[in-house]
Amino acid sequence: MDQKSTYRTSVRRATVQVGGSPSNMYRPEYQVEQFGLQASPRDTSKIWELMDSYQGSDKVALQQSIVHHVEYTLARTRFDFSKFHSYQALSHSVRDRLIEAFNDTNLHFHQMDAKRIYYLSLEFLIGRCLQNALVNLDLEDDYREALLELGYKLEELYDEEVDPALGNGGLGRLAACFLDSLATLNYPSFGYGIRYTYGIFKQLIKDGYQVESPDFWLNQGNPWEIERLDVQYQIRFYGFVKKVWDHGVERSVWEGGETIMARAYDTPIPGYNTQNTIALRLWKSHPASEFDFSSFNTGDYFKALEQRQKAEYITSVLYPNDSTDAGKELRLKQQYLLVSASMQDIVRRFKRRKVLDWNAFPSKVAVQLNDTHPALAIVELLRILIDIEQLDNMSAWQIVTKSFNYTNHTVLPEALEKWGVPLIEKLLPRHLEIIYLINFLFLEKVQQKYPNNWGKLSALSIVEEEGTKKVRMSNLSIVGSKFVNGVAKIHTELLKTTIFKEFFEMHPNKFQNKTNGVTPRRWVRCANPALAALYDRVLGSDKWVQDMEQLKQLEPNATDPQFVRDFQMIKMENKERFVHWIRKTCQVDLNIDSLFDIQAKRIHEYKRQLMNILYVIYRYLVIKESSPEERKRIVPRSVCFGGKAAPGYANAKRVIKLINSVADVVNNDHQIGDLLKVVFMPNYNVSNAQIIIPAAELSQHISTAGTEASGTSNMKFIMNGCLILGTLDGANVEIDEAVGRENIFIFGTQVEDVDNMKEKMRNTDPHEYFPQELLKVFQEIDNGRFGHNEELRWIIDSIRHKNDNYLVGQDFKDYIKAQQQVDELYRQPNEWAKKSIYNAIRSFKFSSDRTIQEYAEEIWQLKPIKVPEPAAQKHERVKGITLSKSQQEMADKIKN
Ligand code: NBG
Repeated sequence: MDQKSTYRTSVRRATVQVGGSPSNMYRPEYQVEQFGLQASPRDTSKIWELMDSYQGSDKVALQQSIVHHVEYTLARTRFDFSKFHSYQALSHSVRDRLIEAFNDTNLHFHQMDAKRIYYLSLEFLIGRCLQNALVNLDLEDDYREALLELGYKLEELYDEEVDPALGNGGLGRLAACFLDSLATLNYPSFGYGIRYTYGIFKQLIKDGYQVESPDFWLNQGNPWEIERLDVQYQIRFYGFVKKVWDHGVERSVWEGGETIMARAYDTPIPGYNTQNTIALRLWKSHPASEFDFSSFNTGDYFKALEQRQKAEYITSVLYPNDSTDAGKELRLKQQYLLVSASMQDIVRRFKRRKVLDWNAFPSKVAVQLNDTHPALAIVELLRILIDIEQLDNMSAWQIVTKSFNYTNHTVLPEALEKWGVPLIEKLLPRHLEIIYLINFLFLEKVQQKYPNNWGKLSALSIVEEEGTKKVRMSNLSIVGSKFVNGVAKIHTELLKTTIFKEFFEMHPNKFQNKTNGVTPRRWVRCANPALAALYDRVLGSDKWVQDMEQLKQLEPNATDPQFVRDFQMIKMENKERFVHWIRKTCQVDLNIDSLFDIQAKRIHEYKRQLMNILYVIYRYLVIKESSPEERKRIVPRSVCFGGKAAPGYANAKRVIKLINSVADVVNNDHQIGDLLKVVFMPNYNVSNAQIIIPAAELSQHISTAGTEASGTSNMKFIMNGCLILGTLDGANVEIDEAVGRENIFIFGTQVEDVDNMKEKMRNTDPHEYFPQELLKVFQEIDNGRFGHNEELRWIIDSIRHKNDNYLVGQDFKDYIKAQQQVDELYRQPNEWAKKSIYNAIRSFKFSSDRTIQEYAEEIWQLKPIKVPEPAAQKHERVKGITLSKSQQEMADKIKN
């Protein structure tokens, strides 16, 4: 495990050895005058002197800091603290070190007048923080050693941390991977989101059904966040718009209604092997004042408190819908709270610059909209610029359209957000006016380009006129943005040719592709330390963690017997860890020698977990019918499913029930034994994904072509040396290109044929449309082989009456064939291992570092700015930075 001393290339040491004893490294020092404090008569040199060095990272310093927090933060006695207290004290100790880097980063960016990227997202699925922080700070081994002497194993303390689950699935996890890459690549950046009191529900399985239980993740406190009592903004809802005349100009004033406060909570996000540590700033709603004095004075004390509770309710719960639009008023409030607080914060930061020049705004601010959920930010910035900063409409519009960019994450119609005009009018009356203004300006351009073309006008309009008027958030996002991007090549092509066709024809240069990526820090270095150590050893350093292309050098190793054996051993260890976890969580014993076949993702009809479980039934029936001789040749499989269903999504919930019903029968069938096991892993989340993914040998990404925008777990699985069984959909298409067709199992209808196949499905007698193998499976379910449960039949009914919209029947035969190829290959362990290795070492394209670099260069025009490294000598430390000539030139160039 102790690879650091040999392979780490860390620049982050906080302690050096001077004359045989540890000495702390020095921090940079900045000019206070530049922070708007010049009026202060206070001499701050003493403070700079007192805080001139970083906290130590030698063993004694770490131990002292842990016991210090046991006593002074937790108020426990130093001789009596539990594992959980130990986790808490450790976290506070790590947090101290994070905060130093975090503060220096903020000072540095400010001093450099950096352009920043602001990533706005309703979801950040960051997962546990402790191990990630230790790895990125290069302190994991030091703390491990320090803790051992205190009687604790570091790895055991990792399990004490709750998993902050402030997201649904891929979209929120992508945002978290992006923050890690932004910090690691030294890009000045901020994540802005919501601090939900309740994250995504915890999934329990009772009698085979999903049961949702609230996730009150803050129950035991959260050592990773910093509450900013001084960073609060007023947020208004409802009310009315008053028009006033001011020096011959009509101005709008939004008044009345309700106001609440949004308060900032910062989580420092450290980069790997760099001082740069950025902020994830999450907003929580608070009452505007402690009491409503009018109710208080009339003696209605409880009414006053009720008001307080109402305000806090806004950020209390994450909507548990993945890729569907809930359309609820409270959700709109959440969205507006996020964008209003964030835009106020961004404007405040911009206004701290020495000269106020609004035209410079786009050269200092780039905002990325993670889907349309924060699209109102466009309107909110306009409101601030026009109504508060008193810019004219056109100047404000110019600034906005140069600052915003929008990422689309789905083409599914049910996910495209639309808000009813009456709701927006009631909740945000001034914003509705501004939306109409934008739409008017935009449609004038459309009219110029396509005179009297009503088809174009109605497709492009931000406001949908049919039925109850609605605001189309994607149209608003496109019109208000400089660039729009999809998240995988095939997805971007679909945007251009289907849902955003008219926009693409009008503004072809607005559209870009940015294929998603995942961070190798969490998904290889943290989740699979043994594989990471193998890479370190063979490559001679850990540089690959920051530069995944280094893995190219391992091409010859894929056929080196020793490397293959090492790889197989690592997979075996990861499988053992997984078996242990499955035994504990599911009470099922898996055969370690069986093929570990995993499908873990949100349950959705388009992702076709149904096809997978129907195939499992087919496989079960085949085994049942096999002779003892035939059985000997059957490859044993453990098929594991994981994923949550949205609480209101009946079909998805029924699929979970079907999986569990099949598991019940198969796992208890003594004739089957170890040849087949079926498991539903409850409560799939980031922390158990870190156990599941490294253990997988086959992973399934089998969505109907054209439905999965990208998928990102496919990337995590291949990075951990796993083969994919998948369709040519989302990022699978690029994975296929990267790893080579001989190293992936591809099947199914291709995107260009999907419409024809659906047509065929609707026009064919189901008995002809569905293959015999599948009809047999239907029959067994109908006959009650997996329980006499009406619901199980309803699931089949959802596809068997010419309503198989996701083409399960169409693709089933090809799927069986691909599954046979899987079995064939698994019979040759070395071949299997070699192909798995090719997947791992050819996965470098799917590092989120590559993705973020593309965003930075092609969308944000953003340059990295590195915070000075700790100095060993006092005179070496950086003092009062001023821009160098080249930095100044760069800053001028970026200005547009
Ligand atoms: C999801 C897509 C995934 C994609 C992630 C991240 C939404 C709306 N979309 O395919 O379904 O990987 O976004 O881009 O959650």
